[in-house]
Amino acid sequence: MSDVPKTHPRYLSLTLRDRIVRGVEQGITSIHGLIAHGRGEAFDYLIAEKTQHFATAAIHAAAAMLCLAKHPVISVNGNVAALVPEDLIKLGQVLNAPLEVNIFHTETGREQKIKDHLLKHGAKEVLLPSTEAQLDYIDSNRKFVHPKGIFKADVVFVPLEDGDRCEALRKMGKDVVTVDLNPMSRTAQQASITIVDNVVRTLPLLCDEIKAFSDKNTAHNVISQYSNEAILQKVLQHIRNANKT
Ligand code: PTJ
Repeated sequence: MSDVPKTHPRYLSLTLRDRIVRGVEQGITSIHGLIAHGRGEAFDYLIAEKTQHFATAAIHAAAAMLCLAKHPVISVNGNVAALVPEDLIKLGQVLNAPLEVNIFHTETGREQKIKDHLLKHGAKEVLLPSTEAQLDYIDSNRKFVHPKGIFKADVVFVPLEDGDRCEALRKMGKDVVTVDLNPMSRTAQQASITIVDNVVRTLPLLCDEIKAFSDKNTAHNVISQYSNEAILQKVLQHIRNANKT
C-alpha cells in the first residue's frame, strides 16, 4: 500500500480495501463488490474484527463436513479472488477439490480474468461455468455451472454471496458451507454451515482444521452435534451483548 504506514491502527483493514479496489481495477471484482466489502466491514466491527467462538465452532464443523465430502468444490467470486487467492488455492490442495469460478454480476470476460488470476497465483486447474450444466431453482448467471464441478458436488464451499444460489444448491440436496460476516443474510440463514467471520481470517484456520482431521467417525460426530441455527443465535447474542452500553 503506497501511502498508509504499517503503524497505522487500521492498516490491515486498509490493506483489504486496497485488494478489493485493485480487484476492480484489474477487472476481477465487480464494482458491486465494493459495496459488499463495505457491508462486511461494518459487520466485522460488530465482532471486534476477531474470529469469535461461534466462528471457531463453525470452522470445526465445516472442516468435518468438507473432509467427509465425496466431491467438494470451492466456488470463487470476484471478491474472494481479489482478497484471498492463495488461501483458496491452498484449500483446494488440502481437500483435493477443484476451484470453480461462479459470479453473480455478469461482465464479459470477468470469469476468464478470475481464472487467469488464480492460475497466476499457482492454481493448477480452475473450472469455468458452462452452458452444459445448469442449477435448478435459480434464474441469475449463477445457474451456469461446470458439469464436473458444482453440478456434481455434494458439498460446495461458497464464501460471500447473495442467497439465491445457496437456496438453490440446498434445494438440489447439496450441502453448503459459507463464510459471511452478516449472520442475518439469506445465505447465512440457508447454508448448512455458516462461518460468521472475515474470509481472510477463516481460510487459514479452515485449512489447519482440515489437516488435523484424520478420523471419519470424529467428523461424523462433530456434524451430528452441530446446529447452524444455534450458532447464528450465538452470533446475534454476542453482537447484542458486545454493544450494550
Ligand atoms: O463477483 P460477483 O459478481 O459474484 O459478486 C460478488 C458479490 C460479493 C458482490 C455478490 O455476491 C454480492 O452482491 O453479495 P452480497 O449480497 O452483497 O453479499 C455479500 C455478503 O458477504 C454480505 O453479507 C457481506 O456482509 C459479506 N462479506 C463482505 N465481505 C466479507 C464478507 N463476509 C466475510 N468476509 C468478508 N471479507
